[in-house]
Order: sequence, then structure tokens, then C-alpha cells
Amino acid sequence: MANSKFEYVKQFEQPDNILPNTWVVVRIDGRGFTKFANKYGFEKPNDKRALELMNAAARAVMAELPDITIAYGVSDEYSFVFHKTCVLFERRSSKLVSTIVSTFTAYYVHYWPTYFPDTPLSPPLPSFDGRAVCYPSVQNLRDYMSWRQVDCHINNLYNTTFWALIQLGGMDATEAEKTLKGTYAADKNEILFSRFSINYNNEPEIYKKGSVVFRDYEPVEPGTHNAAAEADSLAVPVQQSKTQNETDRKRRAKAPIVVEHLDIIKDDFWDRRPWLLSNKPGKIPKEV
Ligand SMILES: Nc1nc2c(ncn2[C@@H]2O[C@H](COP(=O)(O)OP(=O)(O)OP(=O)(O)O)[C@@H](O)[C@H]2O)c(=O)[nH]1
Ligand SMILES: [Mg+2]
Repeated sequence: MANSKFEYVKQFEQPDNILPNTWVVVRIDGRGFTKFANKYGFEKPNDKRALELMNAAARAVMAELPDITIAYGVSDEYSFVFHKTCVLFERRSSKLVSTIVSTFTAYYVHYWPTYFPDTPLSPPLPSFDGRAVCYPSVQNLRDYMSWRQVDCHINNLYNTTFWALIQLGGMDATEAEKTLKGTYAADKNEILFSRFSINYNNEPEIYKKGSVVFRDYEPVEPGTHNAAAEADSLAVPVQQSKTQNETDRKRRAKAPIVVEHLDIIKDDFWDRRPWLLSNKPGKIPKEV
């Protein structure tokens, strides 16, 4: 085909390659969700419908993109982790991020009426920003996930106490803020318990731990595999036959994608689920 005189503009396209052989985390975050939450009357500090809507959209994203090995969500944010061996196939950061952001946003709007049947969406419609960060080692990835879950805990304990002081204690926001200034976790637990008979431990897990989305295979006994070390020692993706790739693909498609509210900081979660780091499908769980 003849080149047109306009074609030189292609040279303006600059590479935005992501580092090969790394875990890529794409984190999306609701734009202006403080305002958005007020507009639709989200309950404070946690709106179960809003969180479940986020989870439904995240599940749909994972179902469409089998290269995502795990996702973690809290508040108006979600982190999607691409397995380190999958990233070799799509090298452009902007392409990964835009795919996640648009797929997530589309499903968020799609599922909105399921979770908010009485309040139809109206402009400005919900939107999300996104960024991609490469993590070179399993420990870096685990620390990233732990960082988000610790953040969830710190924010939720603060918000739960803050809103108890207002909703149950009759304080205004300034008084509540002043009461909590300089307090430690133990102090907040104590305020909740002594003033409002709330045992923070009994708060719903979805609020305390956030949401973890992953493909569910049969868990294994901890100590029976070395998925983390093996993942770290990989330099290039393991070459598999076409039939093996096809079998893996089918098993991955068959695995139920679950949303749980578990501790992902301790080793146990990862030790029982080697497929998260190995990207090798496990045994499909028996039907219940
Ligand atoms: N009431 C309520 N608000 C929520 C809930 N989940 C998220 N939010 C709101 O979403 C905000 C998320 O924080 P940010 O992402 O830092 O704030 P933002 O307003 O979205 O601003 P940008 O992300 O910078 O655009 C929280 O501060 C809350 O105001 C919820 O379950 N209930
Ligand atoms: Mg936000």
C-alpha cells in the first residue's frame, strides 16, 4: 500500500514498554468518589452495595482477562495483578491500563442497577483512573498487596470510630476529628467498645479486610510446593506444548472466580494457593 504524506505522524508514537519478567499491578481508583458517594447516598463509612458492585465489576474483568492472577479491592480502588509470565505478550503499559480501566468502568455501569435498583445513574457518570507499576520479585508483590490491606485496616478502623462518634455519639466532624487526633489502634478499639459497645473484631470481614478476587481451585497443604521460589527463578516463560496451553486455558476458564475477605498478608493464603504465583491451574474444586 502506498504511503500517504500523513503517515510520518506515526513516528510521534513513543514506546511505553513495561519491564519484562515482572509482576504488573494495575491499580484503578474512582475519580471524585467522595462527591459520587454523596450524590448516591452511600452509607457511611461503608456501603455494602457499593463495595459489592466494585467486586462484581472486578470479577467480570478477571473473567475477561485470564492473565490476571489475583485482584484486591477496597473503597473505590482495585488492584489487578498480571502474572509475570503473561506480561511478555502485551508490552505496552498504556494498553494494559486502558483495557482494565475501560472494562472495569463498563461493568461498573452495567451492574449499577443490580446493586442500586432505585437510584438510576445520571451524569457525571462514574469514571476511574489507572496506573501500572512493575514489581520484580514475589516479595515486592506480596509487600504491595500487604500495603493495600494494611491501608484498608487503618482507614476502616479510623472511619468506623469517626462515624460512630458522629452517628452514635452525636459529635460533629470537627469534634470527632479532635477526639481521634493522636490515637493509636488500641485507643480506637477502646472508644468503640467502651462508648458504643462495638467490638471492632465483629465488624464485617468485607470492611476490615477488603476483597480478594481469584480463581478457586482445590487448596493444597502448605509446605508442599515452592511456587514463590520457582516464580522468582523464572527468566523466560516456560515453553509448553500447544495442547498443554489449551488444557490450561480450559481449566482456567472452568475455575470459579471467587470474592473472599481473607488475610493476604500472612503466608497461609499464598501457601494454600500455589496457582496464584505459578500460574499453573490447580484442581477444579468438586461441585458443592
Ligand atoms: N460513604 C461512602 N463513601 C465511600 C465508600 N467507599 C468509598 N467512598 C468515598 O470514596 C473516597 C475514596 O477516596 P479517594 O479516592 O482518596 O477520593 P476521591 O474523592 O475518589 O478523589 P480522587 O480519587 O482523587 O478523584 C472516600 O474518601 C469516600 O469518600 C463507601 O462505602 N461509603
Ligand atoms: Mg478515588
